[in-house]
Amino acid sequence: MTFRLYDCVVTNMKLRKGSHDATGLRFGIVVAKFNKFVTSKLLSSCIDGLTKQGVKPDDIEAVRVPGAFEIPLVARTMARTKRFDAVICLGAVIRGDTPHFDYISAEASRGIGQASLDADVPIIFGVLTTHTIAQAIERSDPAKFNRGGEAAKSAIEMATVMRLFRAGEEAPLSAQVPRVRGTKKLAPRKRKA
Ligand code: INI
Repeated sequence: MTFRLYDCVVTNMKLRKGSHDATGLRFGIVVAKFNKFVTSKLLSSCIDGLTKQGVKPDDIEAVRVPGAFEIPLVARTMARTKRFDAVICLGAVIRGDTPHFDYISAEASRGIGQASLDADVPIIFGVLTTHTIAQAIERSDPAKFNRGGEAAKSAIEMATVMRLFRAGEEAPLSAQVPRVRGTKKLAPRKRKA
């Protein structure tokens, strides 16, 4: 049986070698202003991550929204324009003394997932949800967890996988997989007497 392993062919191999070329891909970014001391770092390391892989600054559009709760609608709207190969969502929801955290983080994650399926475009969840400010600072630090850079990598990987997969959708699979010539039909095995 012939099958294609998209993950291996398109992404992991090339990214591991550091030669993955994202030139020509276009990305939208939605970034929350709430907890700006964290989200501004996520934004700068995300843009660094994209441009280091060959994305032109002109191919990146970023939109600021008040908080994580507002991210899904704008992400979905950007994705539905079909101007972007992927949209990246950046935010920081930090636990406080009230249940507010639970409502905001649940809605942001649910909404971002739903937006991606609705728009049929990869939308990356780069929203930190942390118990403390220290955890959020660590995760946004490019020298530590670098979640902004990670979001950029995920976006490139998903954009590339979807491009290849969609290009493949245009032709029937039978036309893409080379036939092995000269294979003979095997005769049914003879039972030993
Ligand atoms: N928004 C965040 O992005 N992070 C938070 O930690 C946060 N907290 O804790 O309140 C937060 N609240 C604002 C929210 O996202 C909306 O902007 C607001 O409720 C208006 O709809």
